[in-house]
Amino acid sequence: MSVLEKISSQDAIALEEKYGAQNYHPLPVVLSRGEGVYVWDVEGKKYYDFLSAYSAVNQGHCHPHIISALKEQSEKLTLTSRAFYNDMLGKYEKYITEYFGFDRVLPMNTGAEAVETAMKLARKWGYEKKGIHVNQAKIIVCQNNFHGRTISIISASNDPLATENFGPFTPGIFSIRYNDINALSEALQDKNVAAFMVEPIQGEAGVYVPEDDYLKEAHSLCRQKNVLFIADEVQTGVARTGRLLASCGNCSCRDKLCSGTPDVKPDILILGKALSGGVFPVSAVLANNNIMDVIRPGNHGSTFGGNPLACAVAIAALEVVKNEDLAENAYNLGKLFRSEMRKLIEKSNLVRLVRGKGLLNAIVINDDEDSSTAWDICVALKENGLLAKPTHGNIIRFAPPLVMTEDQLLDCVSIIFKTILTFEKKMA
Ligand code: IF1
Repeated sequence: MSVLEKISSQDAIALEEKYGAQNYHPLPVVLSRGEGVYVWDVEGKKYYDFLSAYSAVNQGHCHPHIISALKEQSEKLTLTSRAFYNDMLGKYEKYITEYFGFDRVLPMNTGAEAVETAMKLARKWGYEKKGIHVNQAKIIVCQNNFHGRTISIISASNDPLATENFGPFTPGIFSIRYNDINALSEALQDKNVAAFMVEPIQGEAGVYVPEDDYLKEAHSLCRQKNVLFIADEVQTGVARTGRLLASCGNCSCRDKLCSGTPDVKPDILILGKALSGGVFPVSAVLANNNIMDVIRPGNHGSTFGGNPLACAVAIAALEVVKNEDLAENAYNLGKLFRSEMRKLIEKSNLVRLVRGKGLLNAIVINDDEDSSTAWDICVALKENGLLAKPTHGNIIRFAPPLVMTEDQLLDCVSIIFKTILTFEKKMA
């Protein structure tokens, strides 16, 4: 069979089961096309994508502006390595640093690579600028975090699925309760702490939104203790939560491209996923000169980091966010979605609560964490033309592309209503 031949869902699944590492448990749907908020399976059935590849496809599937940048650059120059300069990297570095308001960017590829980069940067800053004794630097993270899957990152994870039998782990990383300022204050008494790394909203944990002042107070505590505040915005960044950056906190500005009021501006910003609109692996670590200047030639890098193709795609992806006002749309549609979900909660005993910001939301299903109810609801949603997936046990994450219109959102709301109320009747 030629690899380009059409394949049935059943055969595609069978191939993955036979030849692939079984590191995922996907919903039983085989996708072959995406456009905007829609995806199609191999049999031609159309779905709303309510996961957006975990917030990588904020700009919608195969956005024409991004695809055309990809095509144009792919026929010119895709990769030079950093052994030489190229004509795209400097332009991209200027564009993204001005876009988010930082002096410098270190370009990488995946989110985990950018998180590892931020941890290395923070440690080196700790030794060379804060005066921490070598190999004594500590990084504070939060329980139930998700920052990626590398050994150092999972060294800070308390998820047994992510850590079991992957030891020994990297020392110097400690976790505290999320959304607990006293816990952070206590941890920062230790003079060896170089950085506090936090997700502005804990996505994988189940879309946990901290108290309104948490990020601002955490940032101020870090300032007082000369500790770097690292915002992991791989999932929450690039307009997903109704602002360009979620770490913008709750400032009153509705500046569409507000990249954070001074009091909550991260010392190190980590971006990924939607930085490329889901078209290509692009991630970035942004910081000002006083931090980034500890990095000298030979300290860090990657073969593909900052490649011309990634630069062209990322510029186009960020242009879409600005030109199509995606943060504003996420803000408005998010409010509408949560108000509609609250009406569903009124009608259904199956949905306990809805939480989120912008178009990063989740509903909590009124059943045990280890029940299959959330999964079964997602299978039923799939049958009704909407794709979503539980995060942990009884929590279903809803994160459509930010290009969704109000009519499309309301259509999705009616699918969710219909599916859950029908599901509940069958359970009775
Ligand atoms: C999987 C989760 C989401 C992230 C944050 C760094 C990374 C991620 C806040 C690493 C990646 C992805 C990874 C993907 C599923 C998805 C995920 F369920 F795993 F936790 F979104 F919530 N920081 N999240 O969310 O970026 O290396 O993947 O590019 O591993 O299953 P990456």
